Amino acid sequence: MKLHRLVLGATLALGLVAGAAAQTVMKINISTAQNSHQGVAIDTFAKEVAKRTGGRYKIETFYNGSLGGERESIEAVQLGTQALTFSSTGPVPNFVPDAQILDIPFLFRDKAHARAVLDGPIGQDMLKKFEPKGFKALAWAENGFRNMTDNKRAIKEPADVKGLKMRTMENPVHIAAYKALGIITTPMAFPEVFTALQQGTVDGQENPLSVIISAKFDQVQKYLALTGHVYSPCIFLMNKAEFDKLSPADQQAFIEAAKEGTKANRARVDEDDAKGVEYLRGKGMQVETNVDKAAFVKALAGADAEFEKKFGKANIERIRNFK
Ligand code: EAX
Repeated sequence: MKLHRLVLGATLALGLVAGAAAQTVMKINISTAQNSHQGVAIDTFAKEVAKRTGGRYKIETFYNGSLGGERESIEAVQLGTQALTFSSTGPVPNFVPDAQILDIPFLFRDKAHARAVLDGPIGQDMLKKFEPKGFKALAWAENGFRNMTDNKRAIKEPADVKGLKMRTMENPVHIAAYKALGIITTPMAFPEVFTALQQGTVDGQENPLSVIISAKFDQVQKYLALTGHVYSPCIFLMNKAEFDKLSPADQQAFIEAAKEGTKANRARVDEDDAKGVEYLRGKGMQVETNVDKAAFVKALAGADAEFEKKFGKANIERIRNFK
């Protein structure tokens, strides 16, 4: 009996060791909370990778910028010190300049348009542009359409944002556009934004409802305006060498898992967009739903001319007119 137990114990221990050796652990992270559109994206991805590889790959998930902000995380993935990250395109232009065409304000009519472009040939070709920079871009996902919040005044038209000090992402296209509107731009990594708003270092910031809600910006911002001024894509990024090490079947499993993550992510953004205004009003925010978007588009004409020069009018039109 005792011997039997011993043998059983030893077998179990060996089994555990063998199991551990056969499992590769990889990290993925986000700057927002687990209970968010980004949280469901990476949680779903992790679950699907485990399922599709029979548990041979375990994805460890980290939230709230605990492994660093988006730029730092993309850098870590490029260097290979971290296998994976899920990020907005905020800091992406520093790594893949071509991708910044997607960050142009009022480029997409609505989420359906943006999703169709990203899932179609334009978006899929763009994913390939990450490869020479050391990344395998697994799939596009999203933050949604960005809206402005602040503590100074209600925003309804471009004149209202003139002179507002706003945190922006570290993104040259965004910065150029907001400067053209007369905003005093303060680029900053996302994990610092809550405190900056709380301490009044900046008057406001802009983000989709999904981010505003999950980051609890309602606690530190009075006004919300549904400016919807720019679509904010997100992306699943993996270190290219790590991806190349996978068998072809496992590579496919990672890509499919990311696509499942995107489905869950988009569904959550839709849900947040549907319930967000009522929720944030309930939290005490004063919400302007009737923003003069046409006036914002007009105010950005100068910036648009610059973008056309930089990215090519035909390339921008191809996205605008995509059906
Ligand atoms: O990805 O930096 C930002 O404002 C992003 O939208 C946020 O980190 C979510």
